[in-house]
Amino acid sequence: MDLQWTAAFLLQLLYLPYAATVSAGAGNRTSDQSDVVIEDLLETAAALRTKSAVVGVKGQDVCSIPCDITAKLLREDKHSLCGQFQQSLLAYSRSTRKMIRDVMDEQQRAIDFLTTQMTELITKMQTLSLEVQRSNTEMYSVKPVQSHGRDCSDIKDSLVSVVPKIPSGIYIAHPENTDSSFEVFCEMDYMGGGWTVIQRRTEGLMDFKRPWADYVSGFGHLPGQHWLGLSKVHQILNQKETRFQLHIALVSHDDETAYASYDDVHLGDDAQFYSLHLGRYAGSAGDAFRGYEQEQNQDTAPFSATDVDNDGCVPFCTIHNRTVESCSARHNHTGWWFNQCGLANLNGSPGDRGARGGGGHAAGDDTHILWDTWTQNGVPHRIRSVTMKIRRLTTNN
Ligand SMILES: [Ca+2]
Repeated sequence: MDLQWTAAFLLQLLYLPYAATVSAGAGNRTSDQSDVVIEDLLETAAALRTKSAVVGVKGQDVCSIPCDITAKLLREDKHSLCGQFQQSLLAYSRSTRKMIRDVMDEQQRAIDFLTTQMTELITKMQTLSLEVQRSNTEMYSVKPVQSHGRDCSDIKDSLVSVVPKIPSGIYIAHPENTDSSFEVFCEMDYMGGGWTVIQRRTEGLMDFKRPWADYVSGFGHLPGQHWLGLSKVHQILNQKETRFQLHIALVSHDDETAYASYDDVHLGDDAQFYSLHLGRYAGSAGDAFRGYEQEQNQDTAPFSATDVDNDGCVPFCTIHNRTVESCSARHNHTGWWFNQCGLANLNGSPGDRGARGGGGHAAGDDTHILWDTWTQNGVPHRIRSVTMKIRRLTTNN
């Protein structure tokens, strides 16, 4: 309604001068007649607007009144609508552009974030890769594979004239009169060098609960915790015209050190279950291999493991008022030259704590690496780590 009245008002303003002219031309028309004409004009304009909305602007044929005015009004109306429409389009376009820009900005930020993450990951991977490379290089740098010899003493003797300082590390041993060659760790800077390491361990770092076959062939990692293997040790010790010294180095939990040395050592063959044969003892740790009493003596004892029982407890022993059928089982399924168990077991594993039991060992009961002749105030030291190594003795010694 408001729109109609506004249109009528505008029409009146525009039409009155024209109506006056027409009225003057007609001569006898009254003001009432003029009102009727205006009303007619309004109706015609409304009809025209409706029609033009339906069929377009080609409505000149229905103009019974001044068509140029009607057309002008319609044009202005159209222009106004077009202007509004254009404004709306512009506003819409602007808001759409802004929305797209916002979305793109957000995606760019996400891409930037992911790129940063990826760069960080790549850097970390490169660092790790370098670390691995470095540790490999370090490992292989102590592995001059070209250096062969019958054992570490032989390798040392052959290198000493050509290498100013022979590094400790992994070498290839090829014992005399054998077809086999294998890697060994040689200590070249300990007490004159030339030591073949046959056992090295730190309590709790590696599981020594192994069956017979593992103790025969060896296990572990040569630069770290390992047991070289009874068959390899036998091959090295069994070479003709050689004598070997056995050296056992002990470190306690209090960082105290002690050693036990045997000036002659050899092993029986596999048919003798690699029985241990020891020469004269020297050292600061006591001769735990022989112990204090004959029944504890492990010298000449065959090797036992959890699945091969040569421990001298047949069918059982009584140790500290406890009945023991298997020393290996008692010592947490480790392998050793047990004789009614005895005072030494350098392969003892965590878990012995409960198994040792009995009286008389109160302070030593949590010791897993055993060398019970190394004592302080009558109580065995708690041993943290141990190394067993062998070296040639000069034959004319
Ligand atoms: Ca037994």
